[in-house]
Formats: sequence, C-alpha cells, structure tokens
Amino acid sequence: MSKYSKDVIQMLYEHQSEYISGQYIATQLSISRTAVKKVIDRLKEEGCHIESVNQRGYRLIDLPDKWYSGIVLPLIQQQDCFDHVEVHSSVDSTQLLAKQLLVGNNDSYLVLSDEQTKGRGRFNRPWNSSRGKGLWMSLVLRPQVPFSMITTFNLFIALGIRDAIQQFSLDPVTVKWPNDVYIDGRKVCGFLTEMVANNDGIEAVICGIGINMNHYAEDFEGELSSKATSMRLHANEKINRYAFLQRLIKEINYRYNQFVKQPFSDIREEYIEASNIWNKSLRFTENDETIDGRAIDIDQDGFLIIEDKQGQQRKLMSADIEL
Ligand code: BTX
Repeated sequence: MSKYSKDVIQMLYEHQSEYISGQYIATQLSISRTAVKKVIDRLKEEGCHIESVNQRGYRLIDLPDKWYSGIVLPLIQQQDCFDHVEVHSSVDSTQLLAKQLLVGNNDSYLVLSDEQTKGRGRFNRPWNSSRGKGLWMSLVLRPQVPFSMITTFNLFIALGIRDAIQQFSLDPVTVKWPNDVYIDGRKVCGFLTEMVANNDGIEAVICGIGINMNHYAEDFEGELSSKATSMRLHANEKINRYAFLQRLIKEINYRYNQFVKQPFSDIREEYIEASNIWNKSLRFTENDETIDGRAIDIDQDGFLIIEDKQGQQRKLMSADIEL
C-alpha cells in the first residue's frame, strides 16, 4: 500500500455520501493532485469502486473484500480496549504475529489479515482462512486480573461474538462451550485464548478469532461442507465487513470490561441461555479421554458439569464437544 493510500481511503470512506475533489485531498495531505490521482488509480486496481466525476471529484461507491488500516483504525479508536491495529494482506497466522509483536511494549492491539496461510485452531488443528471471505484476527489485551480468572475470559468473549453476529443474522446464533459460535448446527466462528505470564502476573492475553463472514456454501470443502457455515448464508445480503468489525469490537469491548469487573456468576444465566449443548447426547473429549453423556449445567466458575452414561457427574474445564 502506498504511503498515502491509508489517508486517501479514510477520507473517501468518511465522505461516502458526497464527492470530494482531488484538490481538497491534495491540500489535506500536502501532496500534488497528480499524486492523488496515482493513489486513486492504485486503489481502483485493488478493487475499490471509486467514481470520478469531472468538476466534482471522487466518491467511494464500494470497497473490495479487503482490510484497509485507514478505515479500521478510526473504528477501533471509538472503543477503549485497543491502542493500535496491524493490518495485513497475508500472514501465516495472526496469532503468531500477535505473539511476535508482544516484545518490548505493553500495548493492547489488534492484528487483522485478509488471509492466513497457516491459520490454526486448538491443538494445532488447521483453521481454514481463505482470502477475503472471513474475519481472521487476534486481540492482545492486558487484563490486570489474577490467573484464576482467565478460565472465564472465553465465556465473556463468546457472548460478545455471539451478540455481534446475531445483529447480522436472521437465524439464532448460539455458543458451544467453551469457544465456538454456531448458527443452525454449524460452526460460524472458532476462537482460542492463549496467555503469557511472568512472576508478577498476566503479561498478555492473546485471543485469536476466526469468523466466516462472506463464504458461499460451495466455499466449504471436505469435512467443512457439513460442519461450517458463514454469516452471509444466514443474511439476506453480503456482510459489510467494516460494519461487522465495528459491531464486534464494540461488543468485545463491552464484554472485556465486564470480565475485568464482574464474576462469571453475573453472566452465568445469560451464557446458559445462549448455549446449544442442552438436551442432547454428546461426546466430550478432554485430555485424550472420551466420554459419552449429556451436559447438565455450567457452574459459578464456568466449568461444565456433565453426566456420563453410567449417571456419574463430571466437571470439565475445557473439552471438545461433538454435537
Ligand atoms: P478448534 O480446534 O476448536 O477448531 C478447529 C476445527 O474446526 C478444525 O479441525 C475443523 O474441523 C474446523 N474448521 C477449520 N476451519 C474452519 C472454518 N473456517 N469454519 C468452521 N470450522 C472450521 C477453533 O479451533 C479456534 C480457531 C481460531 C482461528 C483464529 S483465526 C485468527 C487466529 N489465527 C490463528 O491462526 N488462529 C486464530
């Protein structure tokens, strides 16, 4: 991206309902009109639909399926949980990059990429992160809380993600304890949380979130064709990635502030209500042990209480659940 692309796209986005002249942009950025035209041509080549009208100027009609830091940054600055954002076109994994960027600072930030070539889920399982279709991002947060509280972080964040997706979905959006979000029995989002700690406490929480936004059914191949879904498949129109990101950051910010101030017990009933694991036979896998049974409760600390086929109750801290 050229030096001025970020500023030009931001100005066009902020003035979407009107034309802005090349001269206005040139004056604001202290560059020549020829330089403005070069930046606009470059943005058009990338797929931005920019209308140019003689005597009136430029107007942004539509954006490509791509993240631009000039638009993302003002969106995240409306919330208080992030200091800055890193926007990439392609990375191996936003989670890996987020961890590399931890060194030498105490910032809270967001890493976003249009594509991940080595997106990973829990236990190093591959996470399909094709270009331009989804939201692949990692959040780095610095909560000043005791270690013991981290186990409930996922549960707060799950509700934030669920609430944001629900705003765009015609169908009910549910959570699958501890870290998936579903629509109509299929996974629309998976996320994972890692922690870096030292003797003084938690240094950072790194939360990687993958959300299928604009996939068509045929974009999911192999096992995903029967397991995955996207937001678009449950909406009447294409998902506006920036409008969704703005909503998601707002909901995450709200739930994050709730997490640092309130115990899980305050949101327990809401979480139970949002969960899709009740009243069905399930297979739980925790630490290589597989248990067939059913979920019966989530306790005050966020642990899942299950009953196995022999009627024995067990408490799970984190498990894979097959619906
Ligand atoms: P998980 O281990 O619970 O889920 C991984 C499983 O989900 C895979 O084995 C596969 O069956 C299924 N799966 C893979 N890709 C998709 C997809 N796009 N949609 C639905 N199901 C899928 C969940 O792990 C945590 C995933 C976190 C992904 C984010 S993306 C940004 C960040 N960077 C990174 O490398 N990981 C995180």
